[in-house]
Amino acid sequence: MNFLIRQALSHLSRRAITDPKGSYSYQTLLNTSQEYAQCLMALGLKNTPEKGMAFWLEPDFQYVAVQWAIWQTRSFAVPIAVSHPAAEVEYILTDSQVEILICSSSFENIARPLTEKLGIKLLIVNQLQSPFSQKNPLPVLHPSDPALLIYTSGTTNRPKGVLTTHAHLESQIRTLGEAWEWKAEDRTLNILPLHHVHGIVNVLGCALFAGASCEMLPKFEAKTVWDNILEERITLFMAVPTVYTRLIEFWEQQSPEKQELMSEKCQKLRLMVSGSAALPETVLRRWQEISGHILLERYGMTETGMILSNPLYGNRKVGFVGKPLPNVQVRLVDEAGQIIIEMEKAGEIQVRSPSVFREYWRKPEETAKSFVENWFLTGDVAERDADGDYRILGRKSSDIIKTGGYKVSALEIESVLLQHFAIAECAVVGLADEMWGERIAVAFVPKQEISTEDLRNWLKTQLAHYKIPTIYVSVLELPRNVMGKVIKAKVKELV
Ligand code: MCA
Ligand code: AMP
Repeated sequence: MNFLIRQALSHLSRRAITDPKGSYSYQTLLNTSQEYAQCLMALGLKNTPEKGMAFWLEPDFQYVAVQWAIWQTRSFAVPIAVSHPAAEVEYILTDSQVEILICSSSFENIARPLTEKLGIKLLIVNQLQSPFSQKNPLPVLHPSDPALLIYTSGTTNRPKGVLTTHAHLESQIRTLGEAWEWKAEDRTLNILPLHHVHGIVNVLGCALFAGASCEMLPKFEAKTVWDNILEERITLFMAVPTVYTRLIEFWEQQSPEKQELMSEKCQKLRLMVSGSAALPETVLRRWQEISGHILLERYGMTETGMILSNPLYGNRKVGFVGKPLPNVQVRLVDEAGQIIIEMEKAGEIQVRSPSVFREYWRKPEETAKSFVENWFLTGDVAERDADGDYRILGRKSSDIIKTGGYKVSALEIESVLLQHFAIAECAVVGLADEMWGERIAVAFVPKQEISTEDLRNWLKTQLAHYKIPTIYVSVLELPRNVMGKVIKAKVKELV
């Protein structure tokens, strides 16, 4: 049995999920997911743990019920972002080799022709009813069975599927449960996209494992988050730095009386966490003035779950991401492959823990390249101070951009842009930005005249919205070195 489902049995009458349509107990979640699983089994699926099912649903109760249903058929779940255009969905469906896509009726228009083209079975969630009244026993699940396939961008031009097992997920969730003391009385709010680890594991997974409740919002809106805080509906909150910047902006637009009330209520939360991207000191300080909270900053990756965290109690050092979480081993390694023992010397973060993923799906070479023995190479560079606290200094590759908490590959955007008839050459870079952490910019050499608007509109049909550059500069040629390689630092100056 999946660990979340096993845990839910001890919280049956507690509230698990609230969404815009209502509230649902753990019992309802179990019943619904089992009914969906029966229906999926009735389709005559072969129970092989090495097959996935994709699901494309709004972030609500149905999302969780379908995720649990997929697990109960002993398949792994492949979440698709609500914001993805058809081209991104097609890539994921093809690469993951799923045979089934479950979607809500709002995505049927796009999903129907796509699944017909790819020969994939399409199921609409509100039609998931088993044709048989008799219930069949559901397959037995093993901790080493794959659980989730999450697509994330990296140093290759298309996103890679990161495959984690139930045992990895349980380890990731137990680690955070212990470090941040998740309890059944906790109430949290999910405003993050549910195709990435931050929302799926840190918010939803941790809440459900603890028997706590999770309110799910259709999308992030500063006002709704503040309303939840004002109504004392939540005890802890997790988000990316851009979300805190937006919450600060909203607070600043209110009357002094309202601001005072908002601040007073915010102070009542027991924990507020920031992660997925570097938290600027200005945001941390302003949030502290507004809310009384020193945000707990932590660091992690899709491949590993959370790695480093500031403490729940005690000193949270500004600019640092704290120490290794329980059961996580971390080392810093220099360019020559030597393990760094000195303090304040920069090296790559390498990680070993029971939470580390199994493989990049169908990419054995990529998987092998990302490990040295059983240490995972994060590609992030950090240093350690005398107390053993880590400070993230940057990334080894300048082609990885973090924008609004999303990891985006410059190479992926470049390869898509080069498919456009008006683009001869291009170079994509991330520029430091107060709101987004980094903003995506492109310098391009046109083959023929094209307006930024036309280019942007075309890109929107190819890529998720958070991968679309917001700055476009047309140039006669790209800056290159003697080897002909584009000099990205010069491109940054150009744009
Ligand atoms: C949106 N806009 C942008 C960007 N995104 N502009 C520049 N750069 C961007 N990245 C623009 C839109 O074009 C639009 O402009 C306007 O902003 C509002 O867009 P919208 O999509 O509505 O924005 P939003 O919904 O407010 O999104 C902000 C957000 C979102 C909530 C911060 O980016 C988000 O959910 N980020 C979290 C991603 C996440 O969960 N990452 C975790 C990955 P216009 O109106 O002019 O069209 S997992 C991970 O990293 C590891 C494991 C970890 O450590 O957690
Ligand atoms: P993802 O592939 O989306 O899981 O993103 C993981 C990457 O996010 C890491 O490799 C880091 O570069 C970055 N990251 C996550 N948390 C932090 C943090 N607190 N500070 C700086 N970078 C972070």
